[in-house]
Amino acid sequence: MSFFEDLMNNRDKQIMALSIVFFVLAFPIYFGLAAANADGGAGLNAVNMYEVTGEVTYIEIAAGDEFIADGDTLTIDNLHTDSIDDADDLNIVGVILTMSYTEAEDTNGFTCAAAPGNPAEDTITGMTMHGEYNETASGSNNGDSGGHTVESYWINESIVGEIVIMSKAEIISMVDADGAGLGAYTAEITVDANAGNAGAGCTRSDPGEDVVYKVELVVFEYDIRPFFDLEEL
Ligand SMILES: [Ca+2]
Ligand SMILES: [Ca+2]
Repeated sequence: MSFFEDLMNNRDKQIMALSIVFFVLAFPIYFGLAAANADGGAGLNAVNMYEVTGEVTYIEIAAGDEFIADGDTLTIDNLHTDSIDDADDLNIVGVILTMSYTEAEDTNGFTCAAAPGNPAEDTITGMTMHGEYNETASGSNNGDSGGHTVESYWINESIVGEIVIMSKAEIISMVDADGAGLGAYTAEITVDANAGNAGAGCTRSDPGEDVVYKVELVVFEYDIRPFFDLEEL
């Protein structure tokens, strides 16, 4: 008697056969689903609705407080990711130069105590350089105090925090620096000072400005999750 003929009238064998069918079908389905879930519900190249989130952290690579004379440039160099532990494992996506400054002008004359006049704005220009990625931005002290930042990114940061319809591979190509953040960094700060005016008997001069600065690398640990609109479920 063949297995199949036997099966027709043998209850134990029927149960065994059903069990075999169950496991043969269930295991690949189970593991297939588990793998798909681990991959965000689809393969790397499948287009889906994804939410691009993640955690941003900053690594300070330089900081200081320098008086920069009018027309002079402070160069902050010898900055390199070699000084950071396991930099290769970090997704370094940008660099930020943060500057803050007040206003100091000198007054000279016998009427200054009574009528010191007003200061004139200085222009403080910051620049970051990393490989082919240069960025520059200026700010002014508005006659009193101020600050500004220079932000340079080599990823497409516009999709961070957004819900997009793309493949995972496309998103990764946009938010993963793929080593572009490794290497040397330089920052420059230039001060262009202007002296304000005062009344007769008082002159103002502006020798430069004191700038407090820091240079930070931006590390982005991205998280790409399938997006489900709960209202549509
Ligand atoms: Ca000034
Ligand atoms: Ca000044």
